[in-house]
Amino acid sequence: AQHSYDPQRDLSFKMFQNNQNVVLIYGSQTGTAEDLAKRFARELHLDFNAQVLIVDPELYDLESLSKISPDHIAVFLVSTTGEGEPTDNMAKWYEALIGEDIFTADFSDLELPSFVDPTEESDFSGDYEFDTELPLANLNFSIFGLGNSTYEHFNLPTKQLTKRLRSLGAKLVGPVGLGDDDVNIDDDFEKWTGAAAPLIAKFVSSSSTGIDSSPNKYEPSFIVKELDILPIDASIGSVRPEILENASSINISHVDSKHPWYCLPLNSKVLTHTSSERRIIHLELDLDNINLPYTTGDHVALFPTNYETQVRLLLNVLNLDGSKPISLSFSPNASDNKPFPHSISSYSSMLRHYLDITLPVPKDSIKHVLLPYARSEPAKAFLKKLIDDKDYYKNIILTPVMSPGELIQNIHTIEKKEAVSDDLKFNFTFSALIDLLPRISPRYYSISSSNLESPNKISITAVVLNYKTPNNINRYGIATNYINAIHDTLSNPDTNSDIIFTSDKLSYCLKDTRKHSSNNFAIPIYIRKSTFRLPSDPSVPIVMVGPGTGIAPFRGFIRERFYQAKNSIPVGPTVLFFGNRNESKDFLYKDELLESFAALSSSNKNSKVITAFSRDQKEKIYVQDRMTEHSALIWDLINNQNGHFYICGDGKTMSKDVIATLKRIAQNEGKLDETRASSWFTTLKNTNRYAEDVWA
Ligand code: FAD
Ligand code: 2AM
Repeated sequence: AQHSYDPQRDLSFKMFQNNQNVVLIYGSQTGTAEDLAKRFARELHLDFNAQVLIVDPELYDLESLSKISPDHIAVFLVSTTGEGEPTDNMAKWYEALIGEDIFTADFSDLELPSFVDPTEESDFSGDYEFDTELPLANLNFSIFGLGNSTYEHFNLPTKQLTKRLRSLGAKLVGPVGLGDDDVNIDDDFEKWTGAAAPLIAKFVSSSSTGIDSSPNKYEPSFIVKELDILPIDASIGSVRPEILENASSINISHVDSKHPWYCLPLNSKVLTHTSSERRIIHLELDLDNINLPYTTGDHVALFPTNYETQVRLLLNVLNLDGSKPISLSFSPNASDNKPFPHSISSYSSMLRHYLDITLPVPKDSIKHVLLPYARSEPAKAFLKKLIDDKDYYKNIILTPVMSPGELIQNIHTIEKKEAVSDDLKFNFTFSALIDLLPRISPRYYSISSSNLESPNKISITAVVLNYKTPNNINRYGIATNYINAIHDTLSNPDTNSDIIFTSDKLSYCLKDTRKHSSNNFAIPIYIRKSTFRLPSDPSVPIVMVGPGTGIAPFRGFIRERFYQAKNSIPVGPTVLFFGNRNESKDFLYKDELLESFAALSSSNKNSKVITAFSRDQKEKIYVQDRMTEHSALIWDLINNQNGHFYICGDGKTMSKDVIATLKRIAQNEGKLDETRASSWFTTLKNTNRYAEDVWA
């Protein structure tokens, strides 16, 4: 290591100081792994009496792993992002351990026994060559990965980390958990903790730190204080005063998932017809005052605001005055070690902007945080049944996608029905609520503008999510309904929306009244680099397949090529396959696409937009059907002219069907057998001429 020793960055020192025997290290991008870490720490502490340190690897030195006591244990909770990449907060450790060549490691020998009990004389490091760079012979570790099997590199960081740590001499305790978000990551996590927690506990129980045999009791991590007036700096975290004071001189490298930029919405429009079943919104955001660089094809992450119905419900069931100014501080035995990143001013602002108040409460949180507050028998029985009876939990919580506020309301209703006396009534606190709920997570959107054409503004193309549960309850996607409310408010500032914009966020944008005096709200975002890129040479042919909101990045690609063509730069053949339900209602960006393609095709007859409207006729017609009709063109552009092929949108079925069609085109047009068509496709990928931007 090149840097000097800093005890604050030494996790073994921290463990020693705090008398802890387990360290939980999380690689988290949008907060899920961070939340699992918080929950697992609680379980290890309350059910197994372990003393747990939670660690964000960005704040610690990797080298300190080698100094963890041999009778202690490190638990990794590792999310996958992008195309099988580690999260930003894990990136430094990962690069040092694995190197840059992350996709080439071979996992054929990662045949792990499903249960490893290190207290029984087993040495699983024997098969691997020992690497003395970072001696980890003393390290014991457990690992759970968060991934999605829709993606090609499923849980790659977890597999690579496991392999690498073992090659450095570390010993694996318990099964390697490969959580799959495509199915149900909470179920996978529960299975894994069920197996891993007792092994971890057994392992550290012999440690010199010792384990207190008296059972631990749940205590909230935060102390909430009500104040009479709002303090000037109500923050407990990294408020960024420099943003307020001097926007133009901000070091832009500071804008990341932990430090979002508050940008102003410029304008928006609905892309679908009013009679369409789906509402798709185009929203433009201003980067003018920060000069935040982005590249066409990047993603923007947006932190949404919760809708008021759920905010009010929680205030109601907790009997709180939302406008009351509050301050937060850590309690001495906090299991959560992370402050909320911006200034907190009131109960309402916390519920609107910082906590996820809609995700169903997982079973372990019911057990560890809600149950301790149940004093009446009916409440205890209800919560215990949710914890113990899988089907009951599914029917009551999961199927109706019950929010935390509704769950607490349910407890109250049960107690009312059973005439529970006031002194025994369920009396939940706001500090416990902070522990119960995850932080609100940012949502990603494929940027639908071109940085060449509009370097100072980005656009989003989002479909508003509304659905009915099987028992007929309406549910709303948080971020897309936030976007919807932004649109409604921009079009009519007097709109009565279920989302309140006046908030802490307001203070950031009030300083920037240059052009936006009518808009009094700002949207926290950051930009995440992607690998979804146009060819560096604009004359290279491209074929894009993007049904529905899959059009988003291609709108950026097309605007870029249109802009280049207008500026007399030679642009190669540009083909877009776009699909949606009905031509008259759902032809997104119709006018501008037709305009762009009129220009592009005047210099290149192969440039065209080819549409597939699935519901305009009896039989479904999808983009892949149109691809088949245009097989010769696709083969010519991609194979003969070395073009690039892109897919964006639904990763569950569409992208797989499109890939299968592309391979069939290779078989038919290139006269390749199935095996050779597959290796043709692999070559396309390996030469960076195939890229996908898909989401589950
Ligand atoms: P949430 O509040 O997060 O709700 C979504 C959740 O609701 C789902 O996870 C599911 O658990 C649940 N749910 C949904 N439907 C049902 C149902 N029928 N029954 C039961 N439960 C259900 N979206 C776009 O619109 N445009 C884009 O360009 C875009 N780009 C993306 C790029 C990337 C890299 C990724 C990862 C995602 C992208 N998305 C895009 C998706 C986007 O990030 C959000 O997931 C989406 O907009 C929904 O967010 P939300 O907050 O409105 O919904
Ligand atoms: P459908 O909803 O009528 O079935 C955007 O959602 C468009 O993608 C819609 O026209 C939708 O059609 C279509 N679509 C659904 N499943 C698809 C698949 N597997 N492949 C391609 N397009 C699909």
